[in-house]
Amino acid sequence: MYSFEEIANADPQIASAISMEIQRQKDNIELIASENLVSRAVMAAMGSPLTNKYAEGYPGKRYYGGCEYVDIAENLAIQRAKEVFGCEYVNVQPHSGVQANMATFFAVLKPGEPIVGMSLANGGHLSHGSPVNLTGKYYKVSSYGLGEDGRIDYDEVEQLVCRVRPKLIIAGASAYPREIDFKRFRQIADMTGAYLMADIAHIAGLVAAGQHMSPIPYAHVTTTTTHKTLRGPRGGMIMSSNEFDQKINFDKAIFPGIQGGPLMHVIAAKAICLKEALSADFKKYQEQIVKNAKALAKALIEKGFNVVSGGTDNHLVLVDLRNKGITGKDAEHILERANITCNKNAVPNDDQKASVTSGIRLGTPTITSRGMTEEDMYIIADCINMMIDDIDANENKVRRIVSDLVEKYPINY
Ligand code: DSN
Repeated sequence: MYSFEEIANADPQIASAISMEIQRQKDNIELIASENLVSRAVMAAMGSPLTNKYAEGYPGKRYYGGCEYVDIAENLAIQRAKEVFGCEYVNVQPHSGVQANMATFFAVLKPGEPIVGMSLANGGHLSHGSPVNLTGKYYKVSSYGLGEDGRIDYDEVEQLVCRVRPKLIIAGASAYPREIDFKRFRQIADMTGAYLMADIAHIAGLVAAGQHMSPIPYAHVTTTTTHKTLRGPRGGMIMSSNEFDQKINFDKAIFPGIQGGPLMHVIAAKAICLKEALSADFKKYQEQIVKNAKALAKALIEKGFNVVSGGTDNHLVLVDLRNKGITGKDAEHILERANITCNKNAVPNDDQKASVTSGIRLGTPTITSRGMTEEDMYIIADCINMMIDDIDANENKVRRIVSDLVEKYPINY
């Protein structure tokens, strides 16, 4: 809608930063599991004049005049989210996944009430009760980890829930490579009358395309981001049944509970991404994300890497580097030198602090959006292996391989 030249004319310093970031995205093999590349239509909606509009409230019930057109955008986003995920109630206003979680906690819990979530060190998320997060300070948190096999030990979760009798159980993760059994979580919740919240921020695209069990039939409430596997704008959503929403009132929890004016340009972009998520191409794309992650895990295992849980069911691979004698922090820096971007990540029973860690998390959503397939995963695994094995001997060679690969799959900004 507006050209890059306009930014360059108005603010050359910002134009330069944007330009360099565009080049970085083009030149890098992006393996950060929570990132993706949005469509041009999603990008355009985010840069549209809808950003100028205040629309506190909800469609048809706003606190400002002139909302008739942004109401169309929000209603479309809501209708499409219902269709994509098969749910009855949706709130598309959360500015982020954390805001969606905060609003849910605010609606369901009183300060000090007990919750159970996966620990950050084992793949959970900050907003699931980490001691350094508001959720860890305002609620009484008990955390579950992983079993010896790197998978959620549902019996352990059951015992924990029966012992602490939480008001809310959180099923969801940021660095967990296996399918989450939402049905089992609901059975556990029902044993003590707890509410179940599923956070599908990472796997929303997979759920939308039937590549992961949907939590909608099981969870009382489901939160998500829209910008990870779902490939939409940065933002969040809350989903529930009408019956549970009538009891809890999620709309009120978002506004006026924890947010003011909704980001209408982002909500329009959410509507577009949800329309894209209804297409046959999107289903194929999500299938390919999983195929690529499985191929990447297999190739890394063949090269002697210790892949947590022995593989993956979703879009990410968690690598424990302790047998390679390198920390996650150093591996992240070494790979960056060859334009391979990933993030250091704690692995089960990690003895390193969070700013160092013993592992890396690798995700396939972005490289799959570029068009890469299984055979490219073997090339990437080879590059990772060469860099970690002997950077001095291999850096130039790997840089050339990466450069050829990104040229083969260009990003058309
Ligand atoms: N920062 C996100 C991630 O990388 O998983 C979670 O919010």
